[in-house]
Amino acid sequence: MHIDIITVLPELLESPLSHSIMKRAQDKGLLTVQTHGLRKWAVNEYGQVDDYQYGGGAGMVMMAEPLANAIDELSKERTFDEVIYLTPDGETLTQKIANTLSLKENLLLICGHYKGIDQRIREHYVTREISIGDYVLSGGELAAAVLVDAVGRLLPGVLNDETSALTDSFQDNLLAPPVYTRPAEWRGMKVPDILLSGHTAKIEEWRHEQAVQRTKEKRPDLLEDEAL
Ligand code: 6GU
Repeated sequence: MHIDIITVLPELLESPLSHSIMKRAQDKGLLTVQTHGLRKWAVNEYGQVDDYQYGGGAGMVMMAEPLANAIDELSKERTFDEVIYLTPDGETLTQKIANTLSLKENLLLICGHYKGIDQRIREHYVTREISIGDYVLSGGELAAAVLVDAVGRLLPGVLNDETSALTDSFQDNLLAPPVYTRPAEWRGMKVPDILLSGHTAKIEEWRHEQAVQRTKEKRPDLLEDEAL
């Protein structure tokens, strides 16, 4: 998979995408991520990419022309399956959306800043609008990093244990069960016997029960959602 990201702050995306699983995905050639500083397509020598909003009101708006030129130029190199605008008024990112996006070949992400981007870009170029939750961030960059991580780790071969993405929380609308590591007794607290029993089928059954119980307690809403 290849992901292009248009942003006014490419530096903000460097570190989150350069470690751990995202690093492994890129080192293995399973994922390539390219950030593009929008100022390369600025309308003047001052690097201008935003302007005052029509109708008045505080806050700048990202201009259509630099964004359109950036998208057009990148579209010559790749055919994008989705052009995604990260915005708090988009649909809320779920595991289901991450699963769907992980099947695509080329994604273009647009990070908004200030009051957002000119509406005409949303109507003319953007195919999908995604938020990462009901709170406001200073810009779309951290949201883009979250999206790339959620999608990138699902690409075949990225995770060590092939089954491990399937047992994540949310993959079957259930939270993950409790996990333990050594020692078997720590400060008087014991690991449940079943996990030490070596009885694989019973352990799986216990984990499923725990996942259901945990979901009922913490996120009953998930049990009412349609399956992923
Ligand atoms: Cl995608 N962008 C911004 N600026 N804030 C957010 C968001 C995105 N998702 C949640 N809050």
